[in-house]
Amino acid sequence: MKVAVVGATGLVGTKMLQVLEERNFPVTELIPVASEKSVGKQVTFKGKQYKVVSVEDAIKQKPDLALFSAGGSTSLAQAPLFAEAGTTVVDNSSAWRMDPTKKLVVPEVNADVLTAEDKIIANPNCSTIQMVVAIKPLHDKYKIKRIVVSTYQSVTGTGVKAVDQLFNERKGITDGPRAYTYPIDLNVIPHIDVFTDNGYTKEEMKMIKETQKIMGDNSIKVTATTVRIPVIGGHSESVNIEFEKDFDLAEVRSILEKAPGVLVVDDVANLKYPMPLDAHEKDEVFVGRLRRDESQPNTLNCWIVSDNLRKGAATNAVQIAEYLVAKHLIGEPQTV
Ligand code: 11C
Repeated sequence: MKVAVVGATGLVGTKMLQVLEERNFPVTELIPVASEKSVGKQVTFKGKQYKVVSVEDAIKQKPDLALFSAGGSTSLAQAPLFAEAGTTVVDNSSAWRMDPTKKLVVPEVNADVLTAEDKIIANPNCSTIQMVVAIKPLHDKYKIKRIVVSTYQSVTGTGVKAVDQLFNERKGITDGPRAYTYPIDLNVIPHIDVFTDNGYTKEEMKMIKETQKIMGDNSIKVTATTVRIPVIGGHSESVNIEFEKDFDLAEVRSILEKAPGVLVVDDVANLKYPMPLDAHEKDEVFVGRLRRDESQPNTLNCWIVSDNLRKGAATNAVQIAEYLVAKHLIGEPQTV
């Protein structure tokens, strides 16, 4: 399969190359793509060096698959050009997610919505992905009424500049380039993405709208507060879930233990709970601190952690591509 990675030199693009290699995705030809300023740079894939090319050059090569992580406006402009050339695009930006003609996919939850006609497929926001992987099997059993989520998000979600800001500040360098208005080291910033008219941030609205779309259920009420913390390695979430039906805590644990993509880490007697330090470079969604909300019926509290660059971005995109390959929804039409 001829595979283009658009935004190949960014944090997520680099991770996409790593995940494609690790999972031995059937790449016969790799086309790393980036903006003009990175054209000609080299990236390494399976021990070989590849020269970064422009979008125009990549489209001419008619790849079967393009994994996009190049920002919303690039994606809006360029994903359709690839699609017109017959390429299936899996796009990690927010550009297409709420377009009713585009599928928004987390394979463990709703891969079955995909068809061969889907030429631009949206990869959800990282904080949404890890939450839906954990809540879907519980929704199937107890039906979710309402979710209250607060996030504790890694600076890697912002990009290289934010990681540099954090490490510069830790070294006492405070006049370097800044990704955030405020210092992030020794701080907590209750603001991710831009503010919208209702006082919520776009990141918060993504958690609401994307969750409903992926779960295929607009009756699920979600409210969110998204927060940046001085951490790399993964996003953490405190999630309060009110169900229609009552649940048994042991059964909740057993459902989650069997859920695809989930790893339960919940042994408080031995101080075991999910943390970004442990989730870093892993593909699972880690769930712990499972407990009943004693303030109201049918309500569960839990703590969900995952590596936002992997399951929250690159791994989820590659898993979508793997599903397309497995179901023959991509590449040359199959002859019977
Ligand atoms: C963050 N969740 O941590 C964001 C990054 O819509 O794909 C991903 C933004 C998006 O800042």
